[in-house]
Amino acid sequence: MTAQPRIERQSSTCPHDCPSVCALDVEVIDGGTIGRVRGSARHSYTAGVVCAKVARYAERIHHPDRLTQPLIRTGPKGSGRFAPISWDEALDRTAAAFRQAEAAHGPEAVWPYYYAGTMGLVMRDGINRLRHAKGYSGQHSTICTTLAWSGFVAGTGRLAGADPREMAESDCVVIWGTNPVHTQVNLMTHALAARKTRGARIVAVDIYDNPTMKQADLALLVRPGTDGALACAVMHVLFRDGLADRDYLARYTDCPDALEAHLAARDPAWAAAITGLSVAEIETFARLVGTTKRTFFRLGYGFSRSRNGAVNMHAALCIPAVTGAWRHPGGGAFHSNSGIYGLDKRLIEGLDLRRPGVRVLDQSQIGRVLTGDAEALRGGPPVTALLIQNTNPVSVAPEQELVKRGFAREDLFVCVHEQFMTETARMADLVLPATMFLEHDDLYTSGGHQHIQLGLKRIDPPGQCRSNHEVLTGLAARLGAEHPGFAMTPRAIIDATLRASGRGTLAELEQTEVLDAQPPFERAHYLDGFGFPDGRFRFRPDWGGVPIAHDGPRGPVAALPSLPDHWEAPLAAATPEHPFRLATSPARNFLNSSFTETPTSLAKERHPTVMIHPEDAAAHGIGEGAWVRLVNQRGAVSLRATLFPGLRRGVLIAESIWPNDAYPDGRGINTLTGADAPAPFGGAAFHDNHVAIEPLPH
Ligand SMILES: Nc1nc2c(c(=O)[nH]1)N[C@H]1C(S)=C(S)[C@@H](COP(=O)(O)OP(=O)(O)OC[C@H]3O[C@@H](n4cnc5c(=O)[nH]c(N)nc54)[C@H](O)[C@@H]3O)O[C@H]1N2
Ligand SMILES: Nc1nc2c(c(=O)[nH]1)N[C@H]1C(S)=C(S)[C@@H](COP(=O)(O)OP(=O)(O)OC[C@H]3O[C@@H](n4cnc5c(=O)[nH]c(N)nc54)[C@H](O)[C@@H]3O)O[C@H]1N2
Ligand code: SF4
Ligand SMILES: [Mo]
Repeated sequence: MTAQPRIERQSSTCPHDCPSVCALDVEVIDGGTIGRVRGSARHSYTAGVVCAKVARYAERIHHPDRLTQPLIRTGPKGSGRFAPISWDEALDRTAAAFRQAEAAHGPEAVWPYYYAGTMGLVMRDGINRLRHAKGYSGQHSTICTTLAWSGFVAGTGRLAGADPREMAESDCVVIWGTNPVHTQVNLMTHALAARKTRGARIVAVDIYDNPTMKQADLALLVRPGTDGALACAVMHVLFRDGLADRDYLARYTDCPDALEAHLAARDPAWAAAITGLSVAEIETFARLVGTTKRTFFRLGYGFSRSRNGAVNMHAALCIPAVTGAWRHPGGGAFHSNSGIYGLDKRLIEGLDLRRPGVRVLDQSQIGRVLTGDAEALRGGPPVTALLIQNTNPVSVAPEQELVKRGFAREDLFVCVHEQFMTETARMADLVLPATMFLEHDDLYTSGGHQHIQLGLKRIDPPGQCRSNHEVLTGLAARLGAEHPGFAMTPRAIIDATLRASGRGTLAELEQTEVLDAQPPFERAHYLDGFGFPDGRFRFRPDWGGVPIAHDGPRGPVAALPSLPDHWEAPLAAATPEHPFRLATSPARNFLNSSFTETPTSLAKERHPTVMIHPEDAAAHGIGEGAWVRLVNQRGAVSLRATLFPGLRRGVLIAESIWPNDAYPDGRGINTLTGADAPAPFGGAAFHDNHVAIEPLPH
């Protein structure tokens, strides 16, 4: 008789870059193998639900292709030829390369580069401690949130909103510019609960008929980058039809009269011509939100990924300030709660060592930085050494042709700490094997809800994998970088961070599993005032002074419209040569570049595809499944077409960031995307591209 396996259920937190930050119940089999992963039923936001890709996390954590030993390059850059070396030798060589870069050009020649492959605060942000201790170049993290956060905080003054669990108490949920069925499934749990228990109406605003749109009672299919026009026309109707809450406007907003006058000319007919919606659709939407006080505006990232994205986010946010929805439970707006936690991150990030005046480089412009663009280098020295954790820029960053050329530079030293041999790792001189979340201790906060959570080590890592923290302490010791954080364990850092932040202790959090940091109703709904000295919502933002982290105004700040509007000027222009607008929306079974290695995700996504309207396809002689080439001034990408009536003519959608080598000529979708910095503080306009589409003989 064979022994029954011992299965323990242990709590954890999903570490991936997703607003849902699910609380997990993980099956640990015989103390070393992961079984099923479920959403914690005890957690008020997760509510027992996780996405399919994390439910089958065993595929990723026990993947045969996991990196398990340090590797040194033995062939030409990018050849994929590596040989094992010891950890000591790998760290010695990395430290020596950093010292050499510093000796030649000063410490700014070293650029620690990271993002949110793990959202754990110790493992994600610890790299900044090494940066600050050594005076290495800074990173302005623009690839994801900058445009959205700028637009939201321009209105509210704070990055926080109504409790997302209140969606279940709403009579109308507006899901605007996010595709939660793909990107944050738990949002749907709460929106659908409102429909089931209260008959709430669900509105979705998007540029294609994605699975979220399919679930909506009212699906508004707008032309990309035109959300500002829709918002203006909605507010026009609200003022016109007596649906504005004038008492709220007088008490809580900066310039309602100027707004009303400004909107007089922005009626539904004006917006219909811009957005492609009908006048009737706009009137219906306006009447719905105007007569439903408990309307919850769930504003996503997707509609901010255009060059006018900050303006569009702000414009949509203005609607609940006109209806006064903020006054009501289940009403108001939510984008991200990243501003509510107030954690003291000095220990994690070594903020006390930050040196003023050190140059800060734009994360999205890594291609320009590595190819020596003087403006991108901010007039400073070249970057000759990179340390990369938690990100895969050779796949995900815009202007891929420049990124690849940069990584191919012979005089550039690259150390990549990774879980898999990603395209970025393949370009490295040294590859270090990284732990996964169930193999190390970390602390998490959530953008999409309001909890502080733990994810503790549950199993041993395979082979010689080390955590980000271990790599950083190993390098710090070799580089003479000093800070108390380098001498502490992750658990000690978590405990000290919680204590310094007035958020209890590690021991307490281990008991409770989660800490609900939701501000009281009055504050979350800004009934005690918005985050500006006069407490008033800004219809007329001070765009240059929006209080978010940035390295100075970028793009044409002076040209930003002073009141909500359709801002056409900065959008990628359609030209006779490049007539199609291309958006690169996330796929359901990948998460950015992650899960492109798991068999089930690959099987479900099949191959790189671009969706095209059947009439456009016919006009270009393109049939279902045909090979096509997308071309613009940055390059060309070959992939297969699929005919899809659920988008506007002239719009193309290529879902997901497939690895470049999933395309026949090795050029992935970010070949076509741009890294110019949109106003006010930069960002990445991943959904704002113009291209030509050409049939390919295959
Ligand atoms: N499965 C899966 N989940 C993910 C990710 C993933 O890649 N895959 N990525 C994660 C990350 S890092 C993030 S930041 C979040 C992002 O998640 P979201 O906030 O959902 O943002 P996006 O996925 O960029 O885009 C959402 C939707 O916006 C639409 N959109 C694009 N342009 C416009 C526009 O001009 N107007 C309107 N109204 N809609 C527009 C897109 O078509 C898409 O359907 O998701 C996270 N979750
Ligand atoms: N065309 C297009 N491009 C996009 C987008 C889009 O919508 N369209 N979305 C953009 C957005 S919103 C984002 S946020 C970026 C994200 O792009 P990336 O930052 O590249 O995204 P991820 O796939 O989340 O994570 C990258 C890597 O982190 C590694 N990793 C995970 N945990 C750890 C760890 O603990 N230690 C170490 N050392 N490594 C770890 C994973 O193995 C993975 O390879 O992509 C952007 N690029
Ligand atoms: S929905 Fe997001 S947070 Fe939840 S398990 Fe999936 S990737 Fe993780
Ligand atoms: Mo993101």
